[in-house]
Amino acid sequence: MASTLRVGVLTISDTASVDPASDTSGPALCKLLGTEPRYKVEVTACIPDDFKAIQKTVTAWCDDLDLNVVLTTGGTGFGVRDCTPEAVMPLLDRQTPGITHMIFAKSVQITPFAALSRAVTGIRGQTLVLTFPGSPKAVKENYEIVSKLLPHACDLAS
Ligand code: MTE
Ligand code: CU1
Repeated sequence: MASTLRVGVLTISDTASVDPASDTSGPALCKLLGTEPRYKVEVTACIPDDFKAIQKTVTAWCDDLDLNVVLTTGGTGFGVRDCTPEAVMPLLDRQTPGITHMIFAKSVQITPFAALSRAVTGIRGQTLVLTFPGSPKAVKENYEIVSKLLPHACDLAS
């Protein structure tokens, strides 16, 4: 069990990929992660809602960077460009439906609009991958839903 948990924060947004300074969800996630002393954010990036770019980045982060968790934000909705779930799903060795269900169950109690996220979660190699929605509000809510179990989940997976 590694004491330090290595995290990657990936913002998936056409807008933020052009102007990373406009990304508020990635920084919000990093700030939340800062409240757990075991987390170390090793890498962050803003990429467009592009299937191949998402697969390339998530694969590299999981396979080459020895990360415990990759948290993505954005691209989970019904927009024509939203393809995060389709890109991430085939990369997962094992799905983690309990985490996905928990996020949905708690999120729809906060807002029915949570049903408009198609988020997926799972494990690639020894890396947990969670796809959060794009807004800072949703990111905060999603993170708080899983924050208690995430370190233990990382320990189990690695
Ligand atoms: N989940 C939570 N917990 N809180 C929210 O405010 N917003 C929803 C949903 N999930 C939301 C949420 C909305 S309005 C949308 S459109 C979808 O996430 C998809 O967001 P995305 O396309 O930015 O990924
Ligand atoms: Cu929405």
